[in-house]
Amino acid sequence: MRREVTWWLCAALCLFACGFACAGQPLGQQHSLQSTRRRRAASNDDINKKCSYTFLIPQQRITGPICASATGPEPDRDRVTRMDISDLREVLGKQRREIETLQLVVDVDGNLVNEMKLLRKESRNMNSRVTQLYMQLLHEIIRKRDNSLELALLENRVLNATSEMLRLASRYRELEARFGQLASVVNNQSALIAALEERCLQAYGGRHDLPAVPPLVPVVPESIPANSGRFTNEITREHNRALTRGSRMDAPPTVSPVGIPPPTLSTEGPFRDCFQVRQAGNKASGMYLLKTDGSDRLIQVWCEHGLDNGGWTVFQRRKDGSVNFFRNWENYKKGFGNIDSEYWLGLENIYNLTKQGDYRLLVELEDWVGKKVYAEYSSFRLESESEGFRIRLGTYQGNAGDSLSNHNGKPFTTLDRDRDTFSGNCAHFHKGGWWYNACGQTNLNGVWYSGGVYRSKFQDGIFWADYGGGFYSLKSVRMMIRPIE
Ligand SMILES: [Ca+2]
Repeated sequence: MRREVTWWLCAALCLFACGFACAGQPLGQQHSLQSTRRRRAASNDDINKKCSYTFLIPQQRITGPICASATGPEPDRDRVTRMDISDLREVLGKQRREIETLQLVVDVDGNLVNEMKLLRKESRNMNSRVTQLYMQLLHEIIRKRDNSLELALLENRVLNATSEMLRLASRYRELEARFGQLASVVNNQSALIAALEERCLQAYGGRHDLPAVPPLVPVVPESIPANSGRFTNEITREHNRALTRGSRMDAPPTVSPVGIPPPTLSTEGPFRDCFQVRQAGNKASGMYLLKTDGSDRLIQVWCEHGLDNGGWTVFQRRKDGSVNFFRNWENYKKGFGNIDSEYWLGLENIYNLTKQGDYRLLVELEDWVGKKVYAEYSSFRLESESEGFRIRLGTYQGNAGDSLSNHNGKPFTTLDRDRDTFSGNCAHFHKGGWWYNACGQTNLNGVWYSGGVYRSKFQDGIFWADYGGGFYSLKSVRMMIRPIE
């Protein structure tokens, strides 16, 4: 009886184990395949891993021994149980490993998912960044296109300006060449006119009713001022006004021009000349009072102390055309003009000055570019009025050329007193008063023309033939004397 109970318990345990491994298998099939599976278990490991036992459970209450097989139950019972447990453990271990493997896979997959999420996020960011860069690129392209258009516009403007500049330069050169041609034509015009007039006179040889015209001095001298190519007929407004009131030729010398404050007149003196003024210690150029020997008259004069140690007595000055020099004998005898501007000291005063001793003469000339030249004569004096204030000159030195020696020894001529050697009146042609010859090489009391070269029927400008020629009117002129030391 005890043996039967033990067997039963063992069978029940095996049934439990087998049921765990082979759940769902039909009982009849299990029993029918039992022997076959056992054979396969010896040769096939995979088959061994599966359940291969079937137990018959009596449907009635067990009251006696139970026969499970012909070979006896006890040896099979022990062997099956161990194999099954081993198989089960092996299966469990394998499943556990698979689960671990799957767990690893799941973990890896989880990491991959996270990485994918990160990558997706980065991808979105990159897309956003790419979109932003693309927009910037489009903006840059548009801006560069605009810049290109603007640059092209500017290039066109530069090209147009360059073209215009070249056109103007070409035009300027043409005008310059044209001006040169015209200047040349005008420069030769006077000589042509003179030749024509000479022919005319020859044609009317027997007739003497035509006025004689003095010969012209050389138009082109050896020394030419820098801007002698320029022509002008301008006469200063003051000079024009003076010419229109030609009847007022008896205007006395004035102390100062209207509207311009006069320079300080020294209260010292009177002196016999400016050299004595300088010797008295006066270093400033300006107006001083003189009283020449043998005369009771006080005269105002400009003393130049800033040139060659000073002491120069200025008796003639031209600078701006503010004074009309086309005057009669009496005016030239007594003097006229403004001491601090343009003036003529007067033949009588010059005569009295030079009578005091031995004087030398300095003529200072300035052209229209500011260049100054001079002509100095070793001696200078005038003879008395009865001799027509004849001029007496010494030897020349200087860089202006000797144009005054041609007048040496000639008496003074004005429009109303003709003492020149020409058949007509040189004062009429030269519009001044001078020691005319026939008529001469210089005309420092002529018409003050602005700009240098002038155009006139006669050579009536302030010319110095050896510096500028007969048709170049100087800008400023001074004639001054100083005792010979
Ligand atoms: Ca004459």
